Amino acid sequence: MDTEKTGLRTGVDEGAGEPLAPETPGIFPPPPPNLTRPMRILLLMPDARMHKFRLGRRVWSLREAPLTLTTLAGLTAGEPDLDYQLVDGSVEDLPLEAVADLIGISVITGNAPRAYALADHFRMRGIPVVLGGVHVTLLPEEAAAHADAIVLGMAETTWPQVVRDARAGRLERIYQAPPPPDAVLHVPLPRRDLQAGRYAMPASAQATRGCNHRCEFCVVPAIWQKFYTRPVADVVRDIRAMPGRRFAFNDVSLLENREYALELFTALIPLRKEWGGLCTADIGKDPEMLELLARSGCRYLLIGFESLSEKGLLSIRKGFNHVDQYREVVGALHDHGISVQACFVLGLDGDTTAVFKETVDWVNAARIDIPRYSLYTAFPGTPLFRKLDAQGRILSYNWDDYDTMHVTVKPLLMSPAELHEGFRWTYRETFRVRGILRRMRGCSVNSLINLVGNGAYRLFVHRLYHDERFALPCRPSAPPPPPVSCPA
Ligand code: B12
Ligand code: SF4
Repeated sequence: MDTEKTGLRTGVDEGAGEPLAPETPGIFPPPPPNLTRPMRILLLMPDARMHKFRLGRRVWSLREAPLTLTTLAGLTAGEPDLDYQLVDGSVEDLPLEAVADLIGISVITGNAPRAYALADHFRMRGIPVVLGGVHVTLLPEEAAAHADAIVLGMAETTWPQVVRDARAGRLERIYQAPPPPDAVLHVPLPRRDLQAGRYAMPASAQATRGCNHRCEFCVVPAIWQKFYTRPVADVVRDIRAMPGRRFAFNDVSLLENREYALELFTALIPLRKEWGGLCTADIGKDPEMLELLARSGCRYLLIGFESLSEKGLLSIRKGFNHVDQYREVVGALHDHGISVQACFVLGLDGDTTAVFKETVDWVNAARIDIPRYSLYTAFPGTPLFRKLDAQGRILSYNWDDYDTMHVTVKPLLMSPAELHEGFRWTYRETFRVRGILRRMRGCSVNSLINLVGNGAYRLFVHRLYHDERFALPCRPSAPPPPPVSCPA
């Protein structure tokens, strides 16, 4: 670690004040008043493991760079004397011996146990820890038991306040800003200069947050009430500042507001960059938008087809998808030079063991460029989780299993073991070399993107069969006891 650059160093630090008992919530000695150095903030993301690829000492994430930590650091651009270090455990080693004045950890469900262990570790060492992110917003009481402060929802206005309060030694227990009233998001430039590590797609951007749809299995409607957009000029400024020609939008559903999307994609044309993103299958019905997407540099789109059964779609409140139109959507995107990453959820209530072969056959016949499968998952803190829990269908309360690759919901028409085996089989069959070549044959769109994407999933298949984490459908566990400390 370059301590000169980061201001963080390992070992005991005289400037951090007396170590504090972790159970002393909220009151910390401020950094010494005679502090001649900047306040040191360490922002962490625990290792998401499944997308991590290691070759010797080198580690890659086979996904896009998250914007979470760089955005948080960007939010305090107006604050003096802050020295940030950002560490994404998916691409770097976590600095367990680091010394800082404040640590912020971002938590999603699949990495919550590791995030809590990290938080406990640093609090034991007397460093105040703030937790935030999707999982903290969904289960605040659980997270509060491992933190000095928690931040719920978006942190655009609260994070600068957290930093000021921590500097003054007066952290509150909970920070929660009301959602922006007008659905317009003002986010300063992310501090990409602090982003380290290797990502398959190092440049990512965000134009919107949230979604207008309410698919039952999705966490997005549970955490963001509306669809928020950033002013197009801000997004363009942000993308213009990125090095390189390629980037990914990590918005969950880019095309929710047609007028906004038209304005955004028109503004992208002069930048002459290539990009990928996520949207719904509705794109197939909009020839004007398709045309514009292609002109704006769109080269791949990830679409949640989810199921090849209309009944299955209705069961997850995704009736706006129409199976009989899927082939047309794929064809239209291919005609515009756009690769299709199609997502399917396996283990839905209507699925029998026939679903695996049916899906693989369809994916091959439709020439899906990069297929992707997830298991039906109800994320804790969502209405779906509460419903299935009441029905006794939650198999694992071990949040580590919530990576959509473990059987956490008891299937109705097959056993958990059949679903687990069928899921692995579906991945293996799809990403056999012969299957990949068959899907790519004669396909002129973006062969490089398709090759890299399919190669990454082939590695993942190997992991599904050889990593002991995936040997069982899930690790059955009892519901966690209620949290001891309630933040309310
Ligand atoms: C990039 C990304 C990833 C990255 C990194 C994720 C991470 N955060 O660690 C990778 C590729 C590793 C990943 C993996 C997965 N992901 Co993902 N991912 C995303 C994505 C597309 C973008 C995240 C991002 O950059 N957002 C932009 C930033 C600015 O927003 P933000 O992260 O929400 O942060 C804001 C607030 O939440 C808050 N905040 C967040 N963290 C913190 C921390 C502190 C200290 C504070 C104060 C505030 C704070 O402040 C920020 C500014 O307002 C999101 C969808 C989305 N657009 O958010 C899904 C999302 C986070 N992923 C999701 C899922 C389901 C997964 C996978 C299970 C999917 C899969 N099968 O691959 C795996 C999980 C693997 C695992 N074992 O945990 C879900 C999370 C659901 C949940 N309950 O946890 C999301 C919300 C997508 C969705 N539609 O459901 N993902
Ligand atoms: S369309 Fe996508 S982002 Fe929107 S609620 Fe459904 S699954 Fe979630």
